Amino acid sequence: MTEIQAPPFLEALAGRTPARVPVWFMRQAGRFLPEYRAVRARHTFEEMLHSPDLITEVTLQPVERLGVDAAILFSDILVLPEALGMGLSYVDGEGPRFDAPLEGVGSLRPFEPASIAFLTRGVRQIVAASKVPLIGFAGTPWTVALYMLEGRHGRDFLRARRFLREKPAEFRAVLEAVTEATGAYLEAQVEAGARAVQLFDSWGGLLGPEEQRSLAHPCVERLAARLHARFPGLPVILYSKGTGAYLLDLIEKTNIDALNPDWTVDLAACRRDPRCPPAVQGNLDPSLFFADEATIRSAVHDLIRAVGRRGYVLNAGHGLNPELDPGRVKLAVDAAHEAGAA
Ligand code: 1CP
Repeated sequence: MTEIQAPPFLEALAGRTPARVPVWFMRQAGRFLPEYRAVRARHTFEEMLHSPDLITEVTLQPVERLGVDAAILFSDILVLPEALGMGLSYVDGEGPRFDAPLEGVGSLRPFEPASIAFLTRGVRQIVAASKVPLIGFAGTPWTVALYMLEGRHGRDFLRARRFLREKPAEFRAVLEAVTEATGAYLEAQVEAGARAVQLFDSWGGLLGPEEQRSLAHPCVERLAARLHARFPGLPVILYSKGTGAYLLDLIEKTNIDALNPDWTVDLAACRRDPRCPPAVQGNLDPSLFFADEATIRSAVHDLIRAVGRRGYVLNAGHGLNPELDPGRVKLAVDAAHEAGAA
């Protein structure tokens, strides 16, 4: 059999130039798709998160409709704290909520892969059915620990940040435990067939540069090192929000393979910086998809022209909005593919 080229998504993450610009979107498996809302009308979000068949169905929906080059596992960053013993529910119109905020590391149970058997089964089913590579994911330990200590979604996470100031040693112990568990959680996803992993540092911007460097980022480094040691060649993508001003200082000499900054970062300038990892992903403003078709198409083409096709995966700078018209998102996918083929 002749060797065929790796899928464009994996080619780009390896720092090479694929035959076309690969594209996927954060929150592509979500409420902007009518077929997602149809499933959601019959099931609670919690039911969907825990059913291998629904995980499979919803993960594959955007691949079918949009023609994206990668699937992202339908799950949530808070499935891990749940596996560590924290009762979790999702309140409509409000977001995630734990039964009680975490008081200390002592109340967490150790991570057991068996506790996420529904998820790894979902991963295996997706991989068996999918035409495109599957991305596994987790929150960064900092972002996940904030939710655990806050007890719910938050705007400023003041309860969690007070915890850091009032009980710094205990905070570090929580971060350690979450880092260890996240490593095992991602390993389970990759063992089941995920071909890349993304770490979501959605709340990295709540820390200043010094503490990012000394407290939060070392956890990301350790995770990437652990995954690379166990799975050589596995691409590790870091999504980072709100850290633009010091992002590249932070990741200088890191072992991250690809960086997806939020949309306030000039991705072309980021890529020219010698500290940038071999691949970049991003970073359209998610509100762009509310614009007219010509504007969307030219924004996609301009970004690809500015960043270049080598080691580049088109995405947004944050998740897709539930109110978006899927047709506009498909247009962006097609625009990226046209540009790549030119
Ligand atoms: O009502 C519904 O149907 C639930 C909405 C929803 C969805 C579709 C939530 C609740 N989570 C998800 C899925 C999800 N979450 C995915 C699936 C795959 C995909 O991207 O298509 C992923 C990768 C996540 C990751 C996630 N969950 C993050 C990191 C990315 C980000 O948005 O910054 C965060 C912070 C969460 C927590 C969370 N889960 C759900 C909500 C509404 C939130 C955010 C709450 C808050 O604002 O603090």
